[in-house]
Amino acid sequence: MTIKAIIFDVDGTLADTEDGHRLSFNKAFAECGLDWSWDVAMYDKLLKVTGGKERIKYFVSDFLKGYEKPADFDEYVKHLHAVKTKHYTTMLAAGNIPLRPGVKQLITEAHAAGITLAIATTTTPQNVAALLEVALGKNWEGYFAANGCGDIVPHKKPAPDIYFWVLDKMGIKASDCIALEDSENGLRSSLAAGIKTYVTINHYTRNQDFTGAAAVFDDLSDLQNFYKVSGLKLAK
Ligand code: XBP
Ligand code: MG
Repeated sequence: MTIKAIIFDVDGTLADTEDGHRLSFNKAFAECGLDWSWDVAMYDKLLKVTGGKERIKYFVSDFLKGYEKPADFDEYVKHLHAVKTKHYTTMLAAGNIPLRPGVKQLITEAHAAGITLAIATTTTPQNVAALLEVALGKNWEGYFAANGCGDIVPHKKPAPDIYFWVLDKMGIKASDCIALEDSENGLRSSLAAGIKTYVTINHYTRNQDFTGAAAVFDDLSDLQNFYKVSGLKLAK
């Protein structure tokens, strides 16, 4: 297999972002006068559902007893999520969440070697831009042939929609790509799209089921080992 493209998940893979998301959700709840506050243990449960808006609805339906939903609940959740995204992008713009070990080197070396790069994430385009402008500079988009984010597909991970969207945009067959993910939901999504997938775990996902992954790593700090295991050839 000659690897023609690498598709990157964002949250938990490019950067360890989920506690930044969690704190931003809590800031939004406080700003909107809600006494909701998600600690790590609760957030670990809520991460079962991808997508911030979907996660808020899951919290309300499955963990909040006796909550009286406002009439326009969907609009209210969209507002809460917009406030959260404002807090989260402010946190990212301050440079508070760096890329994980080896990620920037992999992106720059693979791009320089002519490997096509893409993003397939459940989070919003604003969040991707805020993270990568800091990490890769204002021309970060130049590294990626496709940037598949959030609501552009009807079904979020673990559905394969976002990976199918990225494959179509790149015009590259799934069998010529590899994906990098951090979570069971993400792995199920990329595998369902027929993409060989490598996992780098984090403190939220380390005990999840990675059956089907080509390999599981703590992180990409030993990039040469990743190149060896994945068979990624970067010779120009
Ligand atoms: C992870 C997610 C996202 C984030 C929160 O995305 O499921 O929902 O947790 O971000 P991925 P939003 O691992 O696919 O990058 O609030 O913007 O959804
Ligand atoms: Mg992820």
